[in-house]
Amino acid sequence: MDLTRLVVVSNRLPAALKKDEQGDWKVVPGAGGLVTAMAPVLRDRGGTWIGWSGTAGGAEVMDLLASFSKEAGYELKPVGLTAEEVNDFYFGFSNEVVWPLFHDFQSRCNFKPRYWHRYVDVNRKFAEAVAKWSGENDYVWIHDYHLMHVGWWLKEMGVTRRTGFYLHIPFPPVDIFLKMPWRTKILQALMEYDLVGFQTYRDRRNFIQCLKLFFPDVKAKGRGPVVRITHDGGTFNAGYFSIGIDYKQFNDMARRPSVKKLAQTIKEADDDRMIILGVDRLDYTKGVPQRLEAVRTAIENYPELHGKIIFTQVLVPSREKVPEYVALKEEIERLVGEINGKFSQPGYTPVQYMYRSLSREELVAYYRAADMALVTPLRDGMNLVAKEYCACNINRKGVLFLSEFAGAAAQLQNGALLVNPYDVEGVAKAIHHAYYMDDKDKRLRMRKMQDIIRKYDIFWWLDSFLQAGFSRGLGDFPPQESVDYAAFFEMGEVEESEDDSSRM
Ligand code: GDG
Repeated sequence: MDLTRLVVVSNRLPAALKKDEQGDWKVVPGAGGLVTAMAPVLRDRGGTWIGWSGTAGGAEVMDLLASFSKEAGYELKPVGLTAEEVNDFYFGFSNEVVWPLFHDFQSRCNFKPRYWHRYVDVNRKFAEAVAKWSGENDYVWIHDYHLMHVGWWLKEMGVTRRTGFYLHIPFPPVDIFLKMPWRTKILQALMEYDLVGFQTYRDRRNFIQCLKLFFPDVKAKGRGPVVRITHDGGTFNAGYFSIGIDYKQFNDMARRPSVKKLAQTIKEADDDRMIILGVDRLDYTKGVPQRLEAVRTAIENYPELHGKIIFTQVLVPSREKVPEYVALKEEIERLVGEINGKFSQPGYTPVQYMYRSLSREELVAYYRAADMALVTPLRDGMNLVAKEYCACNINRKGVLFLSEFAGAAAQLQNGALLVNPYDVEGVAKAIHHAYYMDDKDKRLRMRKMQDIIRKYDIFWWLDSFLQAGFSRGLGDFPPQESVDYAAFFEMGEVEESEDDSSRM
């Protein structure tokens, strides 16, 4: 089959519709890594991006997107959602059920049946949009946990397409996934895709273990990052493709004179102190309160660090109307106040806190200026902040503390200082250790991480997924770094039945 066009489907379109001061709609293009990587492929192959426009739809929206599409070189097709749909499908099932459960926070789940029914209905809406805006020879690539059922609906509607699905967040272990009331339906839906992609080996392993529990006839075969799964007379592929960043873009930006100057200004204010940086969306998975506790413990347990380290936390507003997130923000602000109240001295405030989104240049300047980065999520699919920090570390004297529970840990384990984010004394000890680490050791570690991040960048990720999806083969796509997972988790042998020797 000659696959000519690519159709990308994600919850949100890569451009937001916003009202300007006069109350007129305007289109603001997205600037994230995914859009940067996808845009040239969509332009060259010809393609379409389908997603929620942030509105209920309408002719005005269609016109605006049509003129934007002309400029972008590919088409944007909106799916309109009503306020009820946004509430139950997006805030409800996606963010109160799948997000917490897949990040191992089962006690935070709100398993309302209404949420589930609306999720399935809205996924049908997306599938109808795919049927309408794509042709038989197109490759349809569906993204993330909001849209796990789209492939299933396409089959139900008799729409034949070659499909791939990529999960940006973790896939939970069996014991946790079991709690999902609609567990078999979700697994069945995922098995309707021709290729299901995960961030890491561990996520793919969890997925396969869940399949085997509910469908005993499932068999997984293959030796590489992609394995072939057979079930009920049919086959599909499951693989892991760790998402990367546009390394060159970050590295080039960090070298800009304007960024260098800004980084110097940030550093000058605390010239004789080490700056430790944290950058996160406001979310309970990111472990910000635990991180603040670790900073407090570091100053308490190692008094020589008092006055010598500054912790800067950038917190990007997110889901601000949800009470749980409001409470989290309050907790973080209370901790910042407590630590500063206890340890501040004239000319020294140990924690700097920013609750806003920085411009890309500012963010890169902070990355460049920071002597250390504390990236300590309690669970994370990958974590791009860790990779961006390394890409911007021009002098290679930076230290990355990375949570064992971030997907990025498997790739960066040889350069980062891996920490358990729940172990605040352990993180404090690591900070103390890094404070005295010599430059040679720092350079060696940073170089290892930069080499991996440069090689396995966002373009590699895109190529790998599409080649695996287009070819339906198991091995004919760019190779991945091989990482020994068993050693990483100190588990001895990894228990699994698919035969896989190249693990990440
Ligand atoms: C999901 C998964 C997976 C942050 N602060 C500012 C800012 N950012 C940008 C960073 C980075 C992005 O936001 C955050 O990406 P993460 O990967 O860290 O986290 P999630 O948003 O949770 O993403 C995650 C990812 O999908 C991709 O598959 O890695 O595991 O949860 O790019 O640069 N950008 C700007 N100002 C800020 O203040 N401009």
